[in-house]
Amino acid sequence: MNHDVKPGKPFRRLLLTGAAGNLGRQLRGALAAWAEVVRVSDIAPLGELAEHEEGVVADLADRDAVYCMLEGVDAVIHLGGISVEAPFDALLESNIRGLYNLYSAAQKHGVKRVLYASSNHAVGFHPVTEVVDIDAPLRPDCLYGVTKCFGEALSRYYYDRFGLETVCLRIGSSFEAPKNPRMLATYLSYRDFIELVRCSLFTNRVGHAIVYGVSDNRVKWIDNTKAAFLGFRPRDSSIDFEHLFPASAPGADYADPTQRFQGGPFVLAGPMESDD
Ligand code: NAI
Ligand code: 15L
Repeated sequence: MNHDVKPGKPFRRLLLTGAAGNLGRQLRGALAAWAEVVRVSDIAPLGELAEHEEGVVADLADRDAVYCMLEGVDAVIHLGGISVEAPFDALLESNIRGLYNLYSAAQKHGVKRVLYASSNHAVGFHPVTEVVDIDAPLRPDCLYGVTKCFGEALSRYYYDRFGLETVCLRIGSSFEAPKNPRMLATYLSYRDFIELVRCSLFTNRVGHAIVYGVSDNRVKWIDNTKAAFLGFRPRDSSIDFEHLFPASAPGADYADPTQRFQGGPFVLAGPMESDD
């Protein structure tokens, strides 16, 4: 690894958590242009490291490891954690304790900004017939969604108390392609995801902001007007994938809760038997 300082990049060191995951793998290439060093971290193996990357394999629930991980970091892109419904104890460690460890360490090390991967599941119990903006009441649709509400509240607290900035990215469904009719409304292309991260990193002052991450889809449940200052303009659309689901429209059967609510199948996902 060669970590010599190369002049001209906007950041000295960025930290990317969840770097071995679906979105982390998409982002790693783009970050090379934005930071001299990218510290990539995950609990899972990180794969081959690029020239500009330094790897840290650690559990977010390990307070000492997370403290060390934040040293010398300008800004964090926090994608790490459990990304679906799971037993409460697992969510507690990765998404609650892990997030506290991250913010606590970030504040102590003087980190300026965190991009926090929140989720549409923080507000998934709004019906599909409603359009939500960033002021819509939190209506988590599962325990995983509750942990994302915790993250939004914790980051708000760290901004109000310590001035540590956060952009909460309420990501829709960011995959190669929509996997079901609902995702025609929630789809966020990888290209638009990277652009959302770019806007959130490079906008001058963000304070504590919330922005939805969806592409320019034909079916829309979200209104991003209040986050316009971030300058995020999606270029892609799920229109290109509508032919994959010809017979079904998202939310067609409102008697079915998984179609009535924006969270889709997540609304019936938890709690699990192991939580009893
Ligand atoms: P993913 O599940 O592929 O990646 C998450 C990564 O976090 C994994 O590599 C996993 O090993 C790591 N991780 C889990 N627990 C950990 C722990 N205790 N310590 C350290 N690392 C841990 O998920 P994906 O799709 O990449 O999503 C990234 C983030 O964006 C997640 O926080 C997810 O909740 C959020 N998000 C993703 C959406 C999507 O459509 N891809 C939609 C909404 C939110
Ligand atoms: C999420 O929050 C999950 O991380 C992702 O795996 C998708 O299921 C997405 O939401 C979705 O709502 O489709």
